[in-house]
Amino acid sequence: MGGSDTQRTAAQLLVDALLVHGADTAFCVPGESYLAVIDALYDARESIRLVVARQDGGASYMAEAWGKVTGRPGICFVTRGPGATNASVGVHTAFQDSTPMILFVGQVGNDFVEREAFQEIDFRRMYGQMAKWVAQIDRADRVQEYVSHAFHLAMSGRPGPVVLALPEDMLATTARAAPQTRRYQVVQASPSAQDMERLRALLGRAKRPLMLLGGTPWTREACADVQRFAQSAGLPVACTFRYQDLFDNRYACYAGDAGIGINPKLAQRIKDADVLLAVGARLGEMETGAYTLIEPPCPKQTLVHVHAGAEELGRVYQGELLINSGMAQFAAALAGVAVDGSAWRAWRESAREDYLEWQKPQPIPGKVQLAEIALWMRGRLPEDAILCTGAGNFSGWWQRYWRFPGMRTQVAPCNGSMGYGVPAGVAAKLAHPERIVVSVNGDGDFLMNGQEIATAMQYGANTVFMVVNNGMYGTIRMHQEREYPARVYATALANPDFAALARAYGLHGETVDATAQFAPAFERALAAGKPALIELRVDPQAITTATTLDAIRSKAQARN
Ligand SMILES: Cc1ncc(C[n+]2csc(CCOP(=O)(O)OP(=O)(O)O)c2C)c(N)n1
Ligand SMILES: [Mg+2]
Repeated sequence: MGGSDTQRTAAQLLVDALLVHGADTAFCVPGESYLAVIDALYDARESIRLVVARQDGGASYMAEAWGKVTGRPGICFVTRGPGATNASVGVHTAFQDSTPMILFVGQVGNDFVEREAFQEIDFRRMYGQMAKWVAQIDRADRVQEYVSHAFHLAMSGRPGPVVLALPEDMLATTARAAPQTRRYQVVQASPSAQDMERLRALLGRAKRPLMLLGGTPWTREACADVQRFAQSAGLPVACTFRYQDLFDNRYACYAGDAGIGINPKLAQRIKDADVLLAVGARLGEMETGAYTLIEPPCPKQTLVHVHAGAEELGRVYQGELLINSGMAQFAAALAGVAVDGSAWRAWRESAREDYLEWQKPQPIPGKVQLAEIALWMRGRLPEDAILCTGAGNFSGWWQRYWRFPGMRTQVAPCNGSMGYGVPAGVAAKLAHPERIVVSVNGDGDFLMNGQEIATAMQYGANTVFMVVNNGMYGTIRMHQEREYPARVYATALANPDFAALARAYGLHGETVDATAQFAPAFERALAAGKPALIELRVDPQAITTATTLDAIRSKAQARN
């Protein structure tokens, strides 16, 4: 970075600002609209690794997954119109998943803007509802301010995505180098002593309390603080959909996950709880069994809702106690809350028993038993292994049978967005090359962003990709059989040979047709010294961990 009297281009100032805020990796698909930034990144190539993806949606998912796995904003660059529209899936995911992310979009120059110039879109309108803030930088001398604001906003309160548009002509203009600026701070509220006292009093009267963890921004220390509190109070804890790694699933307090395919006993327990302490969870459709486990507007349970975003509190539920606080701040304050859990000891023990019972492997039709495979992997992989999944019923086996040992071992889209697993698997491995990363995908899911296995090869991201192939968009087929039995349409898939496809990209590729083949195939994949892919050919009847397609169809037909 130059001194204060040095002239820098806006593009260089942008890269200077990224360095100030500690960015060390960015994901992109290049475009002529922001060539000046790519050139400035060339000068910074020793400090910022630029990962070039094969699809802008892949790049934005990678940045989102980077945000999830590191807790710092994932950085993504794409070009105008087509790049921006492709990249929107990662922005939507970051918004719903509360993941810090900054998307920079090359924009038509201000000399042509508002003429519907080539690939022109007004990004403020396009991303309006999808991002925490969408802005356009029109002056080189304010680049530093915009980028700083973007980092602060992405990380403050309820974290999320920020989009900054970069008009092409602006990027070439110059301004004085910004004076030395500070790295962004994470701004979060703290609970008041009065809040914590009211919480203590409510828990003091409880007979059937339950803690629900979810959302962001958690830190390792915050998770440890919550774990200590739950242990000492003997409080049962459930994690919401795809935030299963916030609490060590091996602890006696852990009662399971509240999301799609919830253990029916846990669902009942949430209904039966007298005090619900929801910490970080948004209490949206997925976390509440479509607003049935916790009923709006005034839940039967005494609801204590702790959230980092003040705007989330009282949004759907009129809780007893609403606390606007960052997770770390709230978790630290729990140390001062002394609660005697003897009144609910049996309640906690039965919650754990229900969970252990739920984790007993259920056989499914066919020669490939996914429960046994998930259990084998659980035993084989070290604690810090990262499990990435996309969206689809296949993920249910790992959701149900995995035991997440701690924070940032699960990277999955809470918004149920398909095509996530492969780019997430690449980003997680690039963030943590020393850890084992497994990416589990459906056959439909995989081919939405399977091209990013080329990126894994290019950057040496030795992830093990798995494809659970049932020859269909199984989740939708399941819903179809339930609503329109025996009228199968638009859900069948004719698939390639996935292992051969992977080999064509240079990966190690294998096919598994029976459970016993999996362990040796997985060992070979781990030892391959390069990215690997294992296709699991499963019986299409094995539609969920708990039922078959035929059973769903018969039930629907009996109803009609
Ligand atoms: C980007 C996107 N498109 C469409 C959907 C709707 N959808 C949800 S699950 C699913 C099918 C998933 O198929 P697959 O990956 O093969 O997994 P399976 O359910 O068969 O295990 C579809 C199409 C979605 N969630 N995300
Ligand atoms: Mg499928």
